[in-house]
Amino acid sequence: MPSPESPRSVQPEEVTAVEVPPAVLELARSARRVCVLTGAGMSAESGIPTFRDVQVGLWERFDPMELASPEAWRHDPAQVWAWYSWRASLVRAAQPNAGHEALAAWQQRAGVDLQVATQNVDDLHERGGAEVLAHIHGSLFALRCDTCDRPSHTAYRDLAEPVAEVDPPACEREGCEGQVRPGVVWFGEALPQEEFFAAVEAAQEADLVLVVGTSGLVHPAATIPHLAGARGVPVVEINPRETEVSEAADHVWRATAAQALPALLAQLG
Ligand code: BV8
Ligand code: ZN
Repeated sequence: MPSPESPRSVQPEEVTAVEVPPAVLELARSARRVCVLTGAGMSAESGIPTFRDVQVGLWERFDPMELASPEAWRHDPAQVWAWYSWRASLVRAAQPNAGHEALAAWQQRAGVDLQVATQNVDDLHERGGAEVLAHIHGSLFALRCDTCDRPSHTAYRDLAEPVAEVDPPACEREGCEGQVRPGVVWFGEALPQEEFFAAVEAAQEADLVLVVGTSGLVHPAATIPHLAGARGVPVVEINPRETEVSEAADHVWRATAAQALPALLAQLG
């Protein structure tokens, strides 16, 4: 089997107009409980680079896997805070795409219980109108103290372009020497147990699991489609490229999120 191509953002013009695969349409029509697992590819058509896209400009020479780690935070918190401030500025300036909106519309359909579990730390599902069951890698805008864990009501500085260093705010708690960090799960950190197990349970109890825009490289999130498949739940992958989860999928639909999901919703009638 050819190795999955490197995950990067794919824009609609790169993919021919989509036709809904009949087997996927049939599963979607009969499913009462749907679990949608999304990765960075879900936000690609909103202009948010995926985690392994070549970083642009100033961040080009940095590996996100290095920056998204407690070691990087310990080593240079101002650099890591600048990177998240830049990413938060991109997310704030972005709009939910037609894929986010299609999932929200599907969630509103009578008789369907659709749960979204996302690896993404952006708020585009919510801004697209969907309820999110679980942010299994945390949320960009959930700021907290790196020492006393207290949620912080400070905010990222809005950046018009990337800057190399931005000092993180100090913890607001009297006497705490901590600094405010992004409420995301860094590599080497444990996932929020409640969110992770809620996502696993939703996938295992579903009549249909859609895996949208994830390369399936990050664990333990990547095990969720396998756990669903092991329970006999049909798994459909929506991704323009082959990935580490393609093998676990009963059907692969080589299309982008913002093309496939609206097309599917339109066919549900
Ligand atoms: C943990 C938050 C233990 C931060 C993120 C060796 C083997 C296996 C595992 C490991 C290993 N060594 C270390 C590990 C564990 C490690 C891991 O999995 N490493 C891998 C990468 C080797 N995992 C961890 O460290 C996790 N924690 O294991 O803890 C533990 C237990 C107890 C106590 C203490 C510790 C924590 C992992 C969480 C890391 N945080 N995000 C931040 O965002 O800054 S992960 C990050 O990567 C994002 O959340 C993102 O969702 C995820 C995946 O990144 P991307 O590649 O960008 O996105 P994606 O994978 O979704 O790829 C893009 C896809 O979209 C592609 O397939 C592409 O084709 C597709 N696409 C592109 N355009 C479109 C599209 N699809 C649809 N439409 C389009 N238009
Ligand atoms: Zn504190």
